[in-house]
Amino acid sequence: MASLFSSDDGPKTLNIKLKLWVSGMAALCKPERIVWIEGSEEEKKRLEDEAVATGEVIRLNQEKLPGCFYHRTAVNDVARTENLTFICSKNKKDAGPTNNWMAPKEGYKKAGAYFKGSMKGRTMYVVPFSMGPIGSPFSKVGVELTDSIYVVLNMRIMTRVGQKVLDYLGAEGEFTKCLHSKAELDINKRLILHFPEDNTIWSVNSGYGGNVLLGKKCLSLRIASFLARQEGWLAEHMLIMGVEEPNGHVEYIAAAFPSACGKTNLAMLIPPEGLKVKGYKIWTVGDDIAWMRIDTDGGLWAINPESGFFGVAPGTNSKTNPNAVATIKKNTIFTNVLLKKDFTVWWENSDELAPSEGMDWQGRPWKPGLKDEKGNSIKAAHANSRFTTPAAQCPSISFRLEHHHGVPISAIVFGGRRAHVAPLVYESFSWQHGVYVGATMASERTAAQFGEQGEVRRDPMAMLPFCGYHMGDYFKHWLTIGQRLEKVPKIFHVNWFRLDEQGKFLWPGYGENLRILEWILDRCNKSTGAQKTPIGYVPTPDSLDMTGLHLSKENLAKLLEIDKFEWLQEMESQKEFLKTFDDKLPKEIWKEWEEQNRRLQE
Ligand code: GTP
Ligand code: SPV
Ligand code: MN
Repeated sequence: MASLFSSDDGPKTLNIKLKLWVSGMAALCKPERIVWIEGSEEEKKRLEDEAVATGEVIRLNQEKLPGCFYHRTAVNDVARTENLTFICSKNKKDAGPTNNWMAPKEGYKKAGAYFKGSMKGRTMYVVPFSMGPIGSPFSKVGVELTDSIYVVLNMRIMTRVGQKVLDYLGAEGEFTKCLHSKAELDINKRLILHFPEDNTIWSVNSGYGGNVLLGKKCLSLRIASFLARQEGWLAEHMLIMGVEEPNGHVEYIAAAFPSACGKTNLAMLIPPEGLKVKGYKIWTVGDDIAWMRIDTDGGLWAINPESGFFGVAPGTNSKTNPNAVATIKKNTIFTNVLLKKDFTVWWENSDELAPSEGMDWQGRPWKPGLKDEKGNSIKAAHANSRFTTPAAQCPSISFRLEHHHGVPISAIVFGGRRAHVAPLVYESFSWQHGVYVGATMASERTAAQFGEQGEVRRDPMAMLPFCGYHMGDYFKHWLTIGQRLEKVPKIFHVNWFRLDEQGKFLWPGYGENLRILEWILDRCNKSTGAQKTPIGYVPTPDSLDMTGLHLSKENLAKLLEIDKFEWLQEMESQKEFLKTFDDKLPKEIWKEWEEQNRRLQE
């Protein structure tokens, strides 16, 4: 129990700015005590015991799931709340048309009222953390103040925390000021505020992952994207993976898909049976966030700033994602899944059949076949239930996760969840055309955010909810990076989710996606077979290796089809979207739209 400036168990930092800020925020939130997180194993044990004692987490069956814990969030606090998320730049125009905006003064005042006394009787934890390897010139330091021990336990997995970070920060170091309080968990008083000009994040009245693990979406995307534009790099919602050939040559891909559209699954891919003879090995570098810079070789290099995975549980099983299944066997926090009688966990489409009974994600007794008033079956696990697990435990983890300069990127892949229109894969004509492809990409809404599921929305570069400034400027920044690059990665678009007339997926997905990655990398190196279409290059049917995959010729043709009628409608919808950026839309993007529209009309 450390008091703020006590010398024995208090902060071991000379950073005056940090100490002053902590005492200022403590004066606002009025915690009973302040505990600085130092990052040791003993401390972890203490925190876990305390979290169990308060009921914030449940210790799972330690024989079957060693080091694992269970947590439920409030029923109305199960996904990011984009409508309550704001960019508080001084000028409204700087937040752009895709963000909610609040004036900084108003933001501090409104949230300040909710923070006032919100930690009475509680502990305020001070969590110094590094996004990226500690001390890397790529990395950024943040400090999160929180009254949630669940947040502390999650931050210990997702980021590098503790005294080492304070040591690196030193007396003068800069850090992102992250303040979080569960307060009353009142959705009507929930605010997720970003003050990019002050390098500050305030989050109040939520306990859900992306709203409260402030190193993740808030710092590593919203604040980082703002800094990245100033400093000349890219902060992106992308997985990073390596594809190794039998001769040891590894090529790296960065891919941006919207939330719950397959990043974790692709990043941990296991080659399908039919391609085993080719001897590919996949290396996972990251599953959600990529920070990319131009290095001295003129190429684009990426790091994953995180050290853990906060992955979607439902659908995770030994067929879809064996590496994830292996990763979450120990030291994992499960949130909003089903709790079984033997204190293990279950979710829809896991390896086991549904248990005959258990407690669902809302803490109610559950058994298979339960229906609600409307006759819909009641889910045992929430569709956005998650696991928090150390990246180091993943069998496919790349040792380069710890390399401060990261990995060189050969290909950038955009993708979404589209029942129609978008083909399985296509290659853009140039970096500039690729930026246009990313800027106009669309996807159906998933359970990772509140709102109507299935609705198609434009989600540029999968960054719609995460860009911390005007998205027109963001597109411009992408174009500028392309001009500065000497080794320019090729840009592709994929869609694993195209449906047939019966509403079934045409493409088997998961491990089979390697066939598409193989084509992508071949296109980067040897210009393998492709046909030119108005929207880009599409594989010739024989340029994809389909060994061992029983997919009919007709279905493959459907997957690769560009329906001109659908695409002309798509162009109109894109146009409406692009117009919303007004004079901030780079003329190069309009030019790409116009040329593509013309090609489609020919
Ligand atoms: P966030 O963590 O929200 O950013 O999500 P993510 O992009 O990492 O998505 P994830 O890999 O967790 O996948 C989300 C859902 O898509 C899961 O239910 C998966 O089973 C499903 N999914 C992933 N890859 C594929 C695929 O290739 N085909 C199909 N049909 N479904 C997939
Ligand atoms: C996402 O929604 O894109 C996630 C989960 O990766 S969260 O951290 O909640 O944002
Ligand atoms: Mn994500």
